[in-house]
Amino acid sequence: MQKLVIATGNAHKLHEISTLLQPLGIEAVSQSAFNVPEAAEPHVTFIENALAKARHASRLTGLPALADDSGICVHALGGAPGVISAIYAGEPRSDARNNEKLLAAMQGIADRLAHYHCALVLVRHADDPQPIIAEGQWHGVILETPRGEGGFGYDPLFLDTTLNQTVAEISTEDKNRVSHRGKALRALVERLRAE
Ligand code: ITT
Repeated sequence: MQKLVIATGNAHKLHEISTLLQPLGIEAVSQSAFNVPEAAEPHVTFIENALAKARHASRLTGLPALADDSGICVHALGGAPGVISAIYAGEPRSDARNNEKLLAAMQGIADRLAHYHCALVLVRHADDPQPIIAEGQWHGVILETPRGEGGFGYDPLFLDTTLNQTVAEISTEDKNRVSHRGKALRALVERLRAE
């Protein structure tokens, strides 16, 4: 497999995934290059939504496709915002409003534990009966005020307690080394290699 469609409309995810795939000699092409419209994400699990997005992109391009469905799960909020992380504060989607809503929901809450979750699904063709699946998590805590300018989504609020930095304070390369997406992608590549 040389060419792989990355089934995302999120430029930040595309950048992180392309950076991870580059050394493997796989050409990652954005679904936007094929004018693939956004897929419906009606499911309650990350993995089902990732599968729906991968099949959708593969069907419309005729190529293998890799999709990512991810989000942040906050312990004290029973795992919310979870699969609706991108639209937590409603449409049109806004990282700033999502972060504000999260801070408001956590006001006065001492338990700040949270994790990012990433589900990756690779289909060789749209009706692939054996999709390659991998997941990854990244544990941290939610700060009370944002820190840093990089990243996207909830990164300015998510502190890696080992690094003592928010994700918005680290480079893409450093993020990929420890992130939910980096872990999931390395596991997926192992599975691909094993085939
Ligand atoms: P696609 O569906 O087109 O891939 P999306 O942004 O809508 O793009 P998701 O439905 O998977 O993707 O929602 C992921 C959301 O979870 C994302 O918009 C952020 O709010 C949050 N998120 C996931 N991974 C993140 C990360 O590495 N850093 C910050 N926020 C992240």
